[in-house]
Amino acid sequence: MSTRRKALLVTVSNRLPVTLRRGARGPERVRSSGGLVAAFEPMLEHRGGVWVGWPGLELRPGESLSEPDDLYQIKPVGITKSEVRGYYHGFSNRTLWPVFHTLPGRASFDMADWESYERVNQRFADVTANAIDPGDLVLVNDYHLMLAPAQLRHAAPTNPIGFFLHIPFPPYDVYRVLPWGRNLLRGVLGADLIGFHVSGYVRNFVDCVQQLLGARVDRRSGLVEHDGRTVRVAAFPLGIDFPHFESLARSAPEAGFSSDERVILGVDRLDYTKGIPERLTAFAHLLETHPEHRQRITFLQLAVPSRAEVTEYRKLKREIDELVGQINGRFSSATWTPIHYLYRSIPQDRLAALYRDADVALVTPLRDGMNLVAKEFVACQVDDPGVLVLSRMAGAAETMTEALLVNPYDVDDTAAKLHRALSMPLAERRSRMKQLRQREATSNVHAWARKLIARIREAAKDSNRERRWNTR
Ligand code: ADQ
Repeated sequence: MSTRRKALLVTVSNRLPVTLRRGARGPERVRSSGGLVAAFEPMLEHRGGVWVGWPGLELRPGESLSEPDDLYQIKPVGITKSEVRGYYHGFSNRTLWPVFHTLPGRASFDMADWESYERVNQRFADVTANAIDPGDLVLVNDYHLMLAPAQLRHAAPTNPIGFFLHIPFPPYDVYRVLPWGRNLLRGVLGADLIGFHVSGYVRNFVDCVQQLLGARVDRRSGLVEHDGRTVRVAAFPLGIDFPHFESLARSAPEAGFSSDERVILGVDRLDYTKGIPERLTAFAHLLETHPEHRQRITFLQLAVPSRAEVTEYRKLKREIDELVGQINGRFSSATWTPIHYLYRSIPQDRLAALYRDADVALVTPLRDGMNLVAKEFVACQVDDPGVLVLSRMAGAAETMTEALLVNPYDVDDTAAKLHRALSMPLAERRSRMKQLRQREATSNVHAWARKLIARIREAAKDSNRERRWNTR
């Protein structure tokens, strides 16, 4: 008698939760952190499963990423150096990233990059198809892999397949500049369920499939009919591992700020969507319009190096270096430097201490799918509560309504809100922070993953019932 194994959870993302690094002592596995790992690793470890992704380097013959005591399988997808240029730096980061963040002027459109993207997506689909049995649930993540759901659907007609987009989905008028926009929509529509961070992105997506594919849509129920199948579309706002950040903040040593210093904190990947130059300018405007803050406040900006292979990012780094120099040159005194700027990644316990001890978190992206920094700050506010100043253009602003919300392009508004944050009475700070913390503690990443997976399974059941009906 054959025994069928339990259905597996299969996560597919551009990067694996481990990266391969070749040091002096040979190949080494380096663990990555981040939202996706926090969401899926506990589940994969508990019930078994598979993670499909790129290890960051080409594996040589005989090299493996797996180790004997792994609790789930790791399936690496090989990508050549030229595909890293075309699929990853090119189409994903120079075409899709700016267009989806509603900054199409920064995008480039290159047929060779598109072909590379198609080819690499097919490889992700093939590796996934080889790793699954009927009944296994697959979740494909993010803009790097928008074609993979339909490519996988050919090989896996009945498997539950979900797709989750971690960045914004732009309005139709912006999306339609993409020469391959229809292909990408058909690609994600291979899934049973498509998830976005917030309802605005769902609306934009539904508009695009209606306008560009002529698909029948039901906006109220979040349904799209395409190619004889019904696909569910919904918002699943991503949360963080709240208990993890909270406990780091409770045990981390002091950040080391002096007792008479008030600190405004910015934490980002160095990316033009994060609005760092605009934020620095707003801070300078605050010092200009409210000189009483001079000598008393420090703006600490941390920026993790990111995508330094892309020219746009190198230009941005220079721009920020110069702006920090100009503002410090203008306002510093012999005993005070207004901006402290660190261009590196720091360990999470140190980050938790900075979040906990800062007076204000200044999170002002020009556009952001969700923004986890805002949520991590809130989770770490375990002592005297600080204030979150948050861009309306971040997905997080849809739910974190007790923050001081700003338009990041409006330097006067941001400076005024910063002043308000620095002057806010304790009772108001407590009440705002309490509500922000309660929401993030409940809507955490574990709740998000459970809900998303349950909905993918339900959607697949409905689609399979419908398919059987149609083929009678
Ligand atoms: P990102 O654009 O990377 O994510 P974000 O959600 O803010 O943006 O996450 C950044 C992460 O990097 C945070 O977990 C933060 O702690 C960490 N980090 C930043 N600076 C750091 C530093 N100097 N040292 C150490 N760690 C640092 C994309 C989308 C977002 C979406 C997420 C998840 O662009 O909109 O919220 O995916 O879906």
